[in-house]
Amino acid sequence: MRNIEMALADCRIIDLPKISDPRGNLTFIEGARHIPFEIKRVYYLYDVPGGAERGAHGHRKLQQFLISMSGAFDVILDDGFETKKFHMNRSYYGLYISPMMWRDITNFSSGAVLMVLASEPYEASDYFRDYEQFLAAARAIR
Ligand code: T46
Repeated sequence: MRNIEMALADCRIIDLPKISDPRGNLTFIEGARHIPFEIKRVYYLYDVPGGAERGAHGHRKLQQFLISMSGAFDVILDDGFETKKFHMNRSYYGLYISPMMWRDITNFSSGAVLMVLASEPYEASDYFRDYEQFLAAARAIR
């Protein structure tokens, strides 16, 4: 965990290259260049029904990078002290989320696709699903 920042201020938008030409836009991601962790998993959310909310949990170690591949959604991050909202609606930037961050993902537009690059394989024991437990742990490390 050393060298990994875990404050809300470390969660940030990272711009990706955008190559535009008359045929449309192209964005690429080179792991070691654009993403501040080694990518070990990729997953995506799609066909999200209107009004549905995802997330509502935190991670002990996981780092993630969220990109709106289509449409829009909001990500609300909470480090146990303060919250910050990010509106995601472009494919040429992503949101880096450090460990120990509660996240709620809301306001999915119709047809939204959320792609996630993750620093670890799926591990159920990495999750805080209970907000009070998360809060106690998050406040204890700062
Ligand atoms: C996050 C948001 C954006 C797996 O089996 N493998 C996986 O890689 C993932 C992510 C989930 N699952 C299973 C676990 C649950 O049975 O899929 C089911 C739904 O997972 P969850 O409730 O965690 O899904 P979201 O969309 O609420 O949250 C996920 C990530 O867990 C989370 O880290 O930031 O997407």
